[in-house]
Formats: sequence, C-alpha cells, structure tokens
Amino acid sequence: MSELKVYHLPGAWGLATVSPFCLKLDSFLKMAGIDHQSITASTPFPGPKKKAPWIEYQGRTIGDSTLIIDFLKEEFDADPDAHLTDQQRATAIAIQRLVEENLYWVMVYDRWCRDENWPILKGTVLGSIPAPVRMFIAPVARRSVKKQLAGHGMGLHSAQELNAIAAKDIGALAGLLGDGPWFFGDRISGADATVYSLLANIAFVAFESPMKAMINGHPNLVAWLGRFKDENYPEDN
Ligand SMILES: N[C@@H](CCC(=O)N[C@@H](CS)C(=O)NCC(=O)O)C(=O)O
Repeated sequence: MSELKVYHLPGAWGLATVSPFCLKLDSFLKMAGIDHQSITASTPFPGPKKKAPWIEYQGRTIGDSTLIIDFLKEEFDADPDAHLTDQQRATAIAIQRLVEENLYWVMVYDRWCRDENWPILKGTVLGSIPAPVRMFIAPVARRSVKKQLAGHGMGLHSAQELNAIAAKDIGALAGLLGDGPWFFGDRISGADATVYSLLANIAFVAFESPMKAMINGHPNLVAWLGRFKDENYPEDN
C-alpha cells in the first residue's frame, strides 16, 4: 500500500470530491500517475491549515494544494508541466490566480449563501459529518464562510455585480482556451486541471448557479470539460 495519504472532502455527482482544491490535487495525481491512498475527510479541520486537501507522507504533513503539488513534483520526479515554455508557465500562474483567488469565491457564494443550495450543501460538502454534530456545525460553518466572503470582498457585491464578475472570468477562460484542445495547445497540463477542478464543480453539480449558463454559453469550454473528464475520469462517464 502506498505511503502517500491524500485527504480530501467528500465526492458527489460523479466528482471524486466537491472541493475544487481537492479535485485539482486528485487530477494532478492522475495525470502524474502517482500511487496514493485517497481518504475522505468529513471536515478540513484536522489538516495542518484547517483547509482541505492535505497529505501525509513519510512523517510529513503538508497542506495547500499548490504546495502539495510542488512537493510531489520534486519527490516523485513527475511534472505534467515539463513541456511548457516560460511564457506558458507564467500564464498558468495568472490562470490559477483568476480561478482560485477570484472565480472560486463566486462559487463559494453560490453554494453557501443561496438559500436554495443550503440543503444540498448540508447533504454533500458536510454530508459525511454525523447528523447530530452537523446540526451544530453547519450554521457555525455558514457564518464563518460568510465572514470569509466579506473579508475577501466578493461577499460585499450584489447578485448583479457577482454575475458580471463571473461572466468576465469565464469569458476570459474561454478566450484563453480558444480552439484548444487544451489550454496550452496539443498537450494537457496542470492549468487544465486547475480550471477543470472549479468549472466541473459548477457545471456537473446540483448546486444552482448562474455560472452554469455562462459556461454553457461557451461551446469550447463545454467540449473541453467533456474532453478532460474522458481523459482523466473515464470511469465516471
Ligand atoms: N489555498 C488552499 C485553499 C484550500 C481551501 O480553501 N479549501 C476549502 C475547501 S474547497 C476549505 O477547506 N475550506 C474550509 C475553510 O476555509 O474553513 C489550497 O490550494 O489548498
């Protein structure tokens, strides 16, 4: 059995995990072919940063999907970005920031603040917490997420403003992908995993989000989502 233990939040709707950061790591592990034990965590709190994902490996515990991926690239000498040029690597960082530091927070707003999504969230993201504990934890977690959203700034916007922000980001991703087939041409790379992990968590889940229609408005993104899934998660089709 592999000594690499990977802790992630629960999966649903055919996704290995409904956490974009956990799904990014899962996709990286698949693309890099790194053997590991995948462990579902009920909450992110046991992780070293109190966020998911995290890993344990040879006595070390590491949190943060990007730091974990950087570590694993070195440790296992496996890099799905090895073929990228310096300019493509720089663009990949800009894409990652757009996805993880901006667009992700619109998804968080949709999941945690829209009342119609609240029962769905309790049954999935919080679904593996035993019911009596969940009754207590769920409202506390919701308050904490709303605080994080306000601190970030995304939580201060109106629904209309959020839609405009999301439409710009999704339009930019569609523009960067162009005719593809992947973000950097003919070969898949980590940028594809980064974008997939968020867009799949919007397009393929039961949470209501205006972003679903925005994604569907870009046929190249829709085709690419299917392509990424076929390539990396054929068993989920
Ligand atoms: N920068 C971190 C972000 C991880 C993150 O925010 N994970 C979410 C789940 S998608 C989480 O654990 N949130 C719990 C919280 O913030 O309390 C990474 O790349 O791993």
